[in-house]
Amino acid sequence: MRSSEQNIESLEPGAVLLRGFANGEAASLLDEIERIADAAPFRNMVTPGGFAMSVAMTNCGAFGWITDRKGYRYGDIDPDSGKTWPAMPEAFRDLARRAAETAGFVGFAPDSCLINRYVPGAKMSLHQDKDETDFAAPIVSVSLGLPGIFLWGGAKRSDRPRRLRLESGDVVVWGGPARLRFHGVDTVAEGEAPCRYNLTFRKAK
Ligand code: MD3
Ligand code: FE
Repeated sequence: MRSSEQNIESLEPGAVLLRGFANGEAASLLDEIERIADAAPFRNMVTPGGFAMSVAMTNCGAFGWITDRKGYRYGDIDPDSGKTWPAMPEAFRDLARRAAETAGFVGFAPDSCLINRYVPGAKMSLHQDKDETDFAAPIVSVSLGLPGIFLWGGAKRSDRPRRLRLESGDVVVWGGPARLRFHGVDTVAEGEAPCRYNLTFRKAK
């Protein structure tokens, strides 16, 4: 597909899959991730229940998502360094804004980018993203590296999730009626890259 064309797939009202949207910038995104992780290293955070997550995380932007024994929340300070999170690179902000606009959400201005790293064997259980203050803003998700099987459920945890294979360069925009869907990521398998990364752009506050 030429870059002037775009493969826009509607998953359900409010949820749009942009296959390969970030392919042309994947290498530079990976460079930026490395730079961010030099300042704010990936770490396996602990859930309020006391379990270390198999997904390693870091953040950039004004606010970062964190979890510890005290709960889930957004904060402007990296608890591991005591410093603010690294700034969100302009290329990240611009990619998120362009993807949201392509999906029909004009003017998306994320203040938070959670970077998830899945080594083979890592997974994320079904959950909702509800630590943000404004559910009117969409969430933009960028997949890089190893493929992953995204689990995409309904309004209730017990709704059986659909399975969607996301590859490096794929971008999904979740907003509107899809914003509070239960979702997760199945165990990542070994493959041709060392890990899977997911950039999750949100308006946290
Ligand atoms: C669908 N991360 O960090 S992002 C998370 O691939 C998270 O790392 C996944 O879920 C990952 O919270 C998926 C995509 C995503 C984010 C929010 C959603 C999908 C969503 C909200 C509603 C429905
Ligand atoms: Fe999530």
